[in-house]
Amino acid sequence: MAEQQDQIDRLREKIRQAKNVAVLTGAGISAESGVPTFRGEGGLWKQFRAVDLATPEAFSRDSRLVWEFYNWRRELIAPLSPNPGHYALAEIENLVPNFTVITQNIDGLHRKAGSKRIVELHGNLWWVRCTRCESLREDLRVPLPELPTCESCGALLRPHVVWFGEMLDPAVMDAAYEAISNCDLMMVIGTSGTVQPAASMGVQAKRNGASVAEINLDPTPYSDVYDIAISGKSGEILPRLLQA
Ligand code: BJW
Ligand code: ZN
Repeated sequence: MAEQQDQIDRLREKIRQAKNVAVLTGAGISAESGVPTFRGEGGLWKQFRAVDLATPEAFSRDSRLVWEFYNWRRELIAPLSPNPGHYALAEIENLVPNFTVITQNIDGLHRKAGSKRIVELHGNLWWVRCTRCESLREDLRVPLPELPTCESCGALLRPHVVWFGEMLDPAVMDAAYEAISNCDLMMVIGTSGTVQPAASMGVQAKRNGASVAEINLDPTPYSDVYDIAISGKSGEILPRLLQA
C-alpha cells in the first residue's frame, strides 16, 4: 500500500511536468460503470466466442446473431454513466497543454465524462455504417431493428466497430500515433494488452522516449516493461492523481 502511494505520487509529479500526455484505455476503465470486460472473470469472451460475434466472417454468416449481440450491448450500456476514473481523465485534460485519450472502448463513456480529444481505435457502438455505400451515422435507437437498413440505399447496416481481422481506420491510426510519438508521458489504463495494434502502443511511446505508467487491477505482460505500474481500480487511482 505504501508502495502504491509512492507510485501514485511519482505519476502525479510526471503529469504536473508533462506538456504532452497520451492515455490508452481499455475495458477496465469502464468496468466500474458496469460495462463487462472481454477477458478475465465475467468477461464477454468467457461467455461468447469472439469468432461467432466479432469477425467479418461471423457477420456474413449470421448478421442477425451479430446484431442481436450488439443490440444487447446497447441495452446494457445505454443507461450506464461514466465513473470517477473517466471524470478524472477529463479533469486532467484541463491541466495539461496537450492531452489525448486513445480508447479501445466503443461505449462512448469518455465523451460522456467530458473528455474532448478522443481517438476511438475500435469504433463506436452508437454509430452504424452501410455495408454497401459506406455511409456513416450516429444511431442511438435501443434496440435497433433486428436487421437495420441504410436510409440512403436500403442495404444492411453494420455496427461501426473494428472486428478481429479488420484493419483499423488509417486516419484514426494516424491520430493515435501522432499522440504517441509526441507524448512525454503515456498512461495505459485497464487494458489486458492482448489485442494488436493497441497492445504495442505503450512500448512505442517508451521507445520514443516517453515515460509510461500502467494502471490495472491485475499485472499485464507489460507491467515490468513500463516505468510505473500501479495495481488497483482506475476509478479509485485516477481521482487520487488530482489530489494536491
Ligand atoms: C481493470 C479494472 C478496473 C478490470 N480498473 N483495470 C494471430 C491470429 C489472428 C489475428 C491476429 C494474430 N495476432 C494478431 C492478430 C490481430 C488481432 C489480434 O490482436 N489478436 C490477438 C487477440 C491475438 N488484431 C486485429 O485483428 C486488429 N486488426 C488488425 O490487427 O488488423 C491488421 C491485421 C488483420 C488481420 C490479421 C492480422 C493483422 C483488430 C482488433 C479488433 C478488436 N476488436 C474488439 C471488439 C471491438 C468491438 C466490440 O467491443 O464489440 O475490441 S475485441 C476486444 O478486445 C475489444 C477490445 O477493445 C479489445 C481489447 O480488450 P481490452 O480493452 O484490453 O479488455 P480486456 O477485457 O482484455 O482487459 C481488461 C483489463 O482491465 C484487464 O487487464 C483487467 O485486469 C483490467 N481491469 N477492471 C483497472 N476497475
Ligand atoms: Zn447505404
